Amino acid sequence: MAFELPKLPYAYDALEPHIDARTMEIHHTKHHNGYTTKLNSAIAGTDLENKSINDILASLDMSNGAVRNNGGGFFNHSLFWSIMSPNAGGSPSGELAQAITDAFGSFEEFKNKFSAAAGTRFGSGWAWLCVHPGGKLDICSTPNQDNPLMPNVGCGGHPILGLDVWEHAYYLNYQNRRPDYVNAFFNVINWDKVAELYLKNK
Ligand code: MN3
Repeated sequence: MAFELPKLPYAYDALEPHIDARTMEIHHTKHHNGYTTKLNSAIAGTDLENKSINDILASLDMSNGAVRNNGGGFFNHSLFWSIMSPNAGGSPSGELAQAITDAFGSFEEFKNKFSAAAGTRFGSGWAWLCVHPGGKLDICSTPNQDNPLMPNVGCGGHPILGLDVWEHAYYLNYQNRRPDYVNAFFNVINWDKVAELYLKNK
């Protein structure tokens, strides 16, 4: 069964002023749509065709560039849209908040470390907050459309928060000012959704 481009759970302009409508529309209808279409082409007629995206990525042959780039792109953006929301931001509560404090010392320290991972990723890629079995959290980043579900990317666990730092994610509004975009992202993080993913994957 072919993968489908997920609908955004909010309007393209819902995340303004932090992420502008034009960027959101192009990102979803062009970039994410492109990864989805190319993923479907890459798996058509292969034994990957009936697997879940998580299974495809977890057992990925990393030399298969078409599935690596487009399967990663499909998964990464689907997660990205889901962990943002208008009228969001703030900080997590409950068990996730405790896990963040346990892993990083405080929410502020988490924010600094995550921002550093996003800011120092050279070129295109993603910053991640991942949960390992048992509930331990860590932060890492991957190049291009790689993600922590893939084998041997130097970044493990299950991603529960991801930030796209490709220029296509911010250039129209922020030009080269990636740190401003990273800072703005914290105003639209849907911590309820991240907490849900934490509990589901810990
Ligand atoms: Mn992107």
